[in-house]
Amino acid sequence: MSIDPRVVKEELIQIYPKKLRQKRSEQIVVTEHREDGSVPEIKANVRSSPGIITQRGCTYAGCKGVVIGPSRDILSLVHGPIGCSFYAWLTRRNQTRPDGPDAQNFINYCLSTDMQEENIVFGGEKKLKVAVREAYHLFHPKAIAIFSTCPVGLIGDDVHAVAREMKEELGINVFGFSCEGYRGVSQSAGHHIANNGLFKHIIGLVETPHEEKFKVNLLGEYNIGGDGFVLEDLLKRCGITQISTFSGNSTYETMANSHTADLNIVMCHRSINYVAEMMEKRFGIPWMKVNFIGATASAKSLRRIGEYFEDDGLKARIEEVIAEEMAKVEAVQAVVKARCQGKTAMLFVGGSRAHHYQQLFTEIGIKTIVAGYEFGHRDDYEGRKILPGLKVDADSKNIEEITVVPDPERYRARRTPEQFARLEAMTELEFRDYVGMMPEMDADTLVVDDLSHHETERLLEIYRPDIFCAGIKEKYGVQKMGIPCKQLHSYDYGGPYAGFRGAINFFKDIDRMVNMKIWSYVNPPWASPAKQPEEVAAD
Ligand code: CFM
Repeated sequence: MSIDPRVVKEELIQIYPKKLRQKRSEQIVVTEHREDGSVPEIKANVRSSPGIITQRGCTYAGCKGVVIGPSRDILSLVHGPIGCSFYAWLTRRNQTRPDGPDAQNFINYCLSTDMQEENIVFGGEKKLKVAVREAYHLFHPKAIAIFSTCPVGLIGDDVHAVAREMKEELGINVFGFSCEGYRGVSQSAGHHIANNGLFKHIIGLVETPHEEKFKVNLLGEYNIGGDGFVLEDLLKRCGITQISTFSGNSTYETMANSHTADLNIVMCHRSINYVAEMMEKRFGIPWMKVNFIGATASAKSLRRIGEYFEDDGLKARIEEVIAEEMAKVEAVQAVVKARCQGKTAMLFVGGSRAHHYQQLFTEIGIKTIVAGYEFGHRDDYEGRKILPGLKVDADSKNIEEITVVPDPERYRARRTPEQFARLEAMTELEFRDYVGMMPEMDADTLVVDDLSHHETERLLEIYRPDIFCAGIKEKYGVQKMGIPCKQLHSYDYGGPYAGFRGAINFFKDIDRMVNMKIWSYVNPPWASPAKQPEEVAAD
């Protein structure tokens, strides 16, 4: 069945009022690969329209939940109504593994100032100070992070002043985030605010040099469903030392010492490219984009690290590990591919996975027919090369831009200009770059930014994909239409899906989902004409 994506696009938006129709028509794009290497422009990172049911989350979610939350020994204290805390409590499956039974781990806790009307009227700073002291006396953490929710910005509580005062009084690191939910158009603004905080208040505070030769930080890996554990093991077996992860399975100390690494490898570009950029400017650590989702992508990423360090021993070890892992992957892949070949998927996730996971699906013969980010920016779709021409949007205007200069004592160029030139001349070893989602998708594929619920339903009716990937808010609506929905945020209860071991898990899980006969029995009440019970039984 061949469906013209341009016709589908018109179909999706025709129900909207004129102004919204215009806006959505710029946010829904049919891919093409032009001769000059460019792809069509997409409107992204703009406010969701009122009345649309969006998949997005808020700025506070991006700051507290996504970037800072996974670090286990920074005590997170939310200044706001209790609902904001409850909603963010253990809802993201970021796992952690403390060094021993006595090591600090605050991930299970949920600390809030529990703001009441009275605090909205008379101010909440006093209550916040009491809460910080109480948190300190209960847990004795090395650092406390204070997160602002919407009302904090509306009434003007100064969380930063409170943090400074408490830092002085308690003698530990206390810092605040102005990450009110409304501050940006999505969680993406929260990532940026969190990145700034990491840079201003943590990175570079500890000086514990490691003697090993190949030292990296893994950025944008949050250990969802144990992904980070798989990658830690993989890097270790190759002989690569991981100084810190931002921020899955990390600690305050490792992040504070992360400037001693010699390379930053970036998994999720959207959520943490700011830290990568700032660390390069201040400390001279280059960064490159990697992708450990998919076996081929994992192998390629490992080889790129090997090339960067220009060490034959390291490269040989990497090849050994790849060969060993690939054999295991290929055995499962062959079986699963035979059962999945030709099936179709739709992916609507965050700001990186809707791209990364296309590769995993390709490895088992499943084609991505429509994809989109919730909150990706134009560079996540079109590639970083469009950055110089990008206008500063309303979102970024609300976020502090930090001026970063080389550290007078600690800046150290990790490679000579000649080495960089040589490395950059090698294909695929590009520094400070991300190609984006669209250049890697087939031409004539539909890309939809900030997908709405109406568009979800229409797309499912039109294309009837074999699997739809999104989050918990979409899952059951989709499944009631007889199409399996894989949560690519939480992995449902599965995972890990990263690295070679993760690919095997993913293949098995997807095989089970797309080949399960149960979906053909779904008889939604709105189906017309509705199937009778005896017809369902006879199916
Ligand atoms: Fe990066 Fe993420 Fe994602 Fe993200 Fe997220 Fe997530 Fe995501 Mo959910 S940091 S952009 S804000 S890869 S929580 S681990 S799955 S939307 S695609």
